[in-house]
This record gives sequence, structure tokens and C-alpha cells, in this order.
Amino acid sequence: MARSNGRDRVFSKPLSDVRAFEFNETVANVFHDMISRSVPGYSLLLRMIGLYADIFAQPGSLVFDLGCSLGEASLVIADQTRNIDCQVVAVDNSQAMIDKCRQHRDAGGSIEWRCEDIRQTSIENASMVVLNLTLQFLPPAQRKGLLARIYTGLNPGGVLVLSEKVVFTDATESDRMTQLYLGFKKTMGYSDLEISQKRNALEDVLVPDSAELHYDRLKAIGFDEVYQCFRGFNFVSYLAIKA
Ligand code: GEK
Repeated sequence: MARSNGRDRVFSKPLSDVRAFEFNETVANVFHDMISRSVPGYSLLLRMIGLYADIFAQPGSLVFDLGCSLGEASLVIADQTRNIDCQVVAVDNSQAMIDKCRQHRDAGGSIEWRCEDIRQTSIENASMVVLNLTLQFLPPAQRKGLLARIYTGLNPGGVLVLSEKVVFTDATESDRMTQLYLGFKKTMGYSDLEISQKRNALEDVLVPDSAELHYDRLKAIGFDEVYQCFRGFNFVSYLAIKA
């Protein structure tokens, strides 16, 4: 698989001015390492997405990977559905990410890579939609609208996979999860400086919702079954099924 294998050192040197985080070429070049060392259970999440594709992808349908970054989930889905006549549509609004995805073309012949804002993506005839750590980057007020469009565009029996960083309403749980997540990042080789500079860069860029809000919103939109299938500290993943 064509992949960027650089080590993430984006925040390793003291920065006089920590700018808002962007998915630019510098980040795209090291993104596999960055996300693998920053999201507890990232590789398991990808395996779970493959399993869902195996169970839920329908012949003749579309499978959307919204905010695909380097296309890791898309490649897993394409591999899992290679014997099913379905089309994977992978969307990201970072040109740097999509340029790298297009290098995967040989590996994933059935993937359509689109540089597009997911708020503009028309969702229809979908058996599966993946928002793996993407919704958290949309302005909070626009999240329900996108989820509702996804629900409308899903075929009966279709699923949404929603993975997110979350915040906690209980102060004790919030402090404990922050402590554990900090510890996790250190075990993954990040320094205190890297952790704090990245946290500053993500302020107002990655705005997490609470787990309760996610669950209630998915149910309010109409999803018939909503399951939290994964949790790693302050990261969760839901499987939301349209009957
Ligand atoms: C994975 N899903 O490896 N339109 C399109 N793309 C967007 C938008 C938008 N409005 N906002 C953010 N993005 C991937 C990981 S990363 C998660 C997803 C992270 C894109 C953004 O460019 C980036 O590539 C991705 O969403 C979020 O399974 O970095 O924590």
C-alpha cells in the first residue's frame, strides 16, 4: 500500500506562535504515524470498519468514507467488498490528503477519491457511511444537519459508523480520562511539549461533543439501533443502523 511513513515531529520544537491546526502537506506526510499514536485503538477501529463493511455493504450501493484523510478506512472497505458490486466514495477537503490517496489507486481500483467539503457531498443509495474521527472538525451547529442528511441517504438496513473524541459531563470522569489520555500519548512517544502545543493548535478546531449528545442526537434523527461498539479512554465509536 502506498502510504506516508514519516515520523510525526510537527510539534516537537518550541513554536513562538502555535497556529490553528491544518490538514496541510506537512501533516499529510506524517499523518499515518500521527493518528496511530494519537488515537487509542485506531488500528482496531479500522478492523471494525472492515467487519461492518463485510456485514452491511449492499450490492449496487455506495459506501462513503467522509473525511478519509489518507484513505485507510476506504482501503479496508474496498478490500472487504472486493467481491460485492459496490462503490467506495472517499471524500476529504484537504488537497494534500487526497493527492496522497490517489497514489493508492492501484490498491483500491474501486475507490473514487474526491477533494470536496463533506457538507457538499450528496449522500444517496448508501449502505454504509463512515465518519471516522471527522464530525468533531465540523462547526457544532452543522453536525446534526449532516447526520440527518446521512440518515436520509442511507438505504434500509444501512449503517453509519461514527467515531469521535468525546468530553465528559462528570468532572471526576473527565479528569481521569484526561490523565489517562495524556499518559497514553506519552507511552506513544510524545513529549509534554508536543502534547501541549498540539492541544493548543486543536483548540477551537477539534471541538468534541459528549457521548450522551452523540447517542441522543443519533436517536432523535431516527436511527433505530445505536450501539457504542468501542471506547478507548476518551474515544468512542458508534454503529447506528437504519431499519
Ligand atoms: C481515518 N477518517 O484515517 N470536509 C471534508 N473533509 C474534512 C472536513 C470537511 N468539512 N473537515 C475535516 N475534514 C480518517 C481520519 S482525520 C481525524 C480523519 C483526525 C477532514 C480533514 O481534512 C482530515 O483529513 C479528516 O477530516 C479528519 O480513518 O485527524 O483526528
